[in-house]
Amino acid sequence: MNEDERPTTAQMIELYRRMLLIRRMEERLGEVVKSGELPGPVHLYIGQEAVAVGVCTHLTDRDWIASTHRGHGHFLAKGGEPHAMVAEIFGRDTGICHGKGGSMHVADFGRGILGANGIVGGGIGLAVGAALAAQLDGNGCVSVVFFGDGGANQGVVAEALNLAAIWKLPLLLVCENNGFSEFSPTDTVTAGEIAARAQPFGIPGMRVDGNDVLAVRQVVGTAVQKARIGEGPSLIEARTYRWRGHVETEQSFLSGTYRDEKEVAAWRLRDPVGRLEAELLGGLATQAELDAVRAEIDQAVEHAYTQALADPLPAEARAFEDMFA
Ligand SMILES: Cc1ncc(C[n+]2csc(CCOP(=O)(O)OP(=O)(O)O)c2C)c(N)n1
Repeated sequence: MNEDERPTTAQMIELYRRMLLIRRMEERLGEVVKSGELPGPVHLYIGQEAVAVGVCTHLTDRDWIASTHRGHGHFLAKGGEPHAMVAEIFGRDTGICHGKGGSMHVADFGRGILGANGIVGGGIGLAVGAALAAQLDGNGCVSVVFFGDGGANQGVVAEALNLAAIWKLPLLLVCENNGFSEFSPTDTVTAGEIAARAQPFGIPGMRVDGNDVLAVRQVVGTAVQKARIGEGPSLIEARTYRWRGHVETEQSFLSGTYRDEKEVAAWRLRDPVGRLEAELLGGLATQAELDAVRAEIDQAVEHAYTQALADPLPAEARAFEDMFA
């Protein structure tokens, strides 16, 4: 398939379905968090859905992704099971890691998901390793790491770019520049253009509108194709915006605000889900068809939360399983 081609309507509806699943799952999580039922922090992905979905649409279960503390969207975009994710977030025995990992460690090796990661930049080295393994196996698989604009300032990024360039690894570094690193605006902590950091290593570095799933899909399609045939790594900087706080409940400990509500409102107008919806309604799909997708997603989300919250906590003996010593 030539990925430069415009996707078919069926493919666009699939992108829409996947973005909407992430959106609804995260909105619901935000509501449940307010009820105080969840011990520990969660970082919601709302507003950034087009990045995870535009990237993962090119990947199979045999390709790898490594993710961040804001990792639910990546997990779902790669085909992670919604109920198993919610159960994990709530520490249930039925969670994808039997409740031992929680929100920042949702992982499913069977689907090529190396996991979310509480360490900023922590997924980068893992993805380089997975790319090296794919190259040694000669299986045509690729490895993708998602990281934030804050993560871009970790030293491991330079090490990864260097190794990936010199060994021509099948690696994609996808930086989601969402405008903030915790409560610091990007331009107060990050110098220059992130995509340009690829250039000294001889790697292609591209910027893309991270709120336009079709644009992300197109840029990533070319990069993935190149990686699969041994033409080496790429760095992609997707410009996007997080709608929610850095962490849910941040208002309980922040004094004042660190961003302008007008800025949030302006980015909401560039809603990645709404943009694709408008595109589809411009003659490709009917309102009734999109309503049917919404109803299907709402049902899946309801099922995931209702079941997960009723599931049991792990038995004590679980603590001694999956140990290496
Ligand atoms: C190594 C390390 N340093 C600091 C932190 C604390 N921390 C958690 S998230 C975060 C900001 C990350 O910003 P960014 O990479 O842009 O991701 P975003 O939260 O915007 O998705 C920081 C500094 C951490 N978890 N790990």
